[in-house]
Amino acid sequence: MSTEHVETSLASQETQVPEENHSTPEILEGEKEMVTVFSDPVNFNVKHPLHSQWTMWYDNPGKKANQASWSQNLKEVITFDTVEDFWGIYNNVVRPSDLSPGSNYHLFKAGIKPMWEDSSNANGGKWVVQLPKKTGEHINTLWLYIMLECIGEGFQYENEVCGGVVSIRKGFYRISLWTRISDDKEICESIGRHLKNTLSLNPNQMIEFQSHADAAKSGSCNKDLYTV
Ligand code: MGP
Repeated sequence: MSTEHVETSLASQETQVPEENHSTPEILEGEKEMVTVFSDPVNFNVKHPLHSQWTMWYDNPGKKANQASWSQNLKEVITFDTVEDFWGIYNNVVRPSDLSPGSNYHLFKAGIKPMWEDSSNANGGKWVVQLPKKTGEHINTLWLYIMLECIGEGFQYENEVCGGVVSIRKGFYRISLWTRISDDKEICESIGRHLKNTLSLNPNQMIEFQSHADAAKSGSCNKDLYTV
C-alpha cells in the first residue's frame, strides 16, 4: 500500500462513523470456531468443550488399606469433557468437608487411573499440601481451585500433570497434585510453585514432592525429593 493510500484511508477513517455490526463475526481461514451457548441461538444449550476428558474417582477404604486391597475400594464416578458437565458434577457430589475420614476424591485425565501402578504415574510423584482440620469448609474451595486449574490445563507443563486428589483424614485434609515425572527438578518445581499460587499459600509455607516409587516402597511417603 502506498503512503498516499494509507493517508487517504486514515483520513476517511476519521470522518466515517463505524456502523454497528450485529452479524456473527466472520471466521477467518485457519481460525478455530469458538463454541459458545450462542452457537445454538434457539436452545442455548451448546456445551463448552474442555481440552481433555477427565474422570472423577472416589474411594473410602474404611479400615486401613494395604497395597494389595487398596484398589478394590476405588470407584470410577464419571468421565466428562465439557465445562457444563463439570459444574453439573461439582454441584451434585458430596462436598469434601462432608465426607467421612479416610475418603479421597481423585480427578485425573481420562485413561489414567489414580494409582501408582498406572503407567502414566509409575515414574511420577506428587506435590502434597497438608491442611489443618480447622481449614473447615475452605477445603471445598481449595479443591475447586485445583480442579479448575487441572481441567483448564493452566499449568505451564500441563502434559506432566496427571490429576489431583483431596484426602479427608481424621486430623487433617490433604491436597495432592500427581505428576507424570519425578526426575526433572525444574519441571516438578515449576508445577509445585504453580500449585502454591493456585491455593494462595503463604510463600513461606513449604510444600513437598514425593515420588510414587518411594511411597510404594515404604508404604507411606516419607522422603521428600523437592520442596518449594
Ligand atoms: P494414602 O491414603 O495415600 O496415605 O495411602 P495416608 O492418607 O497417609 O494413609 P496412611 O494410612 O498410610 O497413613 C494409604 C495406603 O493405601 C498406602 O499405604 C497403600 O497401602 C495404599 N495405597 C495408596 N495409594 C495411593 C495406592 C496406590 O496407588 N496403589 C496401591 N497399590 N496402594 C495404594
